[in-house]
Amino acid sequence: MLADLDDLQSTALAELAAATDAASLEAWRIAYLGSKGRLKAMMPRLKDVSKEEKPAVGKRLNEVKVALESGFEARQAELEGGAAAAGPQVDVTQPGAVLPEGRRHVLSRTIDEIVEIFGRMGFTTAAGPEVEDEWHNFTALNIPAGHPARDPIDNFYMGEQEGSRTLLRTQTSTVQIRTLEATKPPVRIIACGRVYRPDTHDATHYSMFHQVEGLCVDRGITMVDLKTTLFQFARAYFGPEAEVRMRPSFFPFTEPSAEVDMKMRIKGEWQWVEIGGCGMVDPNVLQAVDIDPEEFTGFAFGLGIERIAMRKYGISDIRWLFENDVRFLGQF
Ligand code: 2NM
Repeated sequence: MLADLDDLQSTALAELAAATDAASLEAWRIAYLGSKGRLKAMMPRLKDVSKEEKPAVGKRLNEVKVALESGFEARQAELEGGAAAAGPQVDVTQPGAVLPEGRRHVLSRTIDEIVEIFGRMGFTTAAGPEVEDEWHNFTALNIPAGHPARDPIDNFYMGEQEGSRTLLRTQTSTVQIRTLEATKPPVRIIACGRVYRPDTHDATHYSMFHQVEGLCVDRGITMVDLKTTLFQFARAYFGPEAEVRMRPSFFPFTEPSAEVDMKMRIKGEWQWVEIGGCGMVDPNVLQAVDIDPEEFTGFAFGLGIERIAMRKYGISDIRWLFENDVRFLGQF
């Protein structure tokens, strides 16, 4: 029996060394260490061994058992180490994991579209600071000291800088003024950006919103150029059947001034929707930036970007645009 045990140990360890993957290792474990394996098969033979030999054979039997078990564990660790070192096992035939797709904010994409359409009509973009001084937000725009538009109830005043109060800009016209200060006509620009007013939040009001303001200054610019520009925008953005209507109004910085309505299809119905204001740049504004109003004229307009986007996509509450709920934003 001692000879058989030696034999078992040497063949077992030789076969173990030949096992090269998890499947052959498991087959080896079942063949040698399993409940019906070759080691277990040796146990009943112990009772046939003579009384004198029994301790030696029993000891040897135990040695073989320990040798096979520790050999198995060592080989298993060796093979697993090898597999881990080879990197994660990837099944390239599996379908790929579908990752949720991000997208830009609906307002950002609306701004891109607006910039693109005016770009085709020769307008370049201009930008400026959101914290402004009183000169750019009021004085140069023909809103003199003491004018009700300067009331703290309607403005976010921030503090004081070099004797002038600073405030969050209430319109992007401040950018038009900065552009006219820096460049001589001809000027054809749009400014898109955030503006701030202390409104109580509801479905159509928010204390921060976005405007696109356009400005065109040159010799011989008239209201025909203004209406044509707005009309071309309406057709490009809302579709070939859209129309534009101008209603007499008043702004300190334009004369004459008008409200801008655009006719668009909402749920199958044609509807006039107020989208902003416009007018011919007031001579006082041109004078404030050292442009001779006898030589140059200009038109300007201001449109609400939220209004445009809300109409186009049927969004009924402005607050949803700023709550950053991806379940809402993911729809656009
Ligand atoms: C509006 C309506 C009418 C406007 C005027 C100017 C500037 F600086 F040229 F005088 N920029 N934007 C303007 C005119 C803005 O928003 C409703």
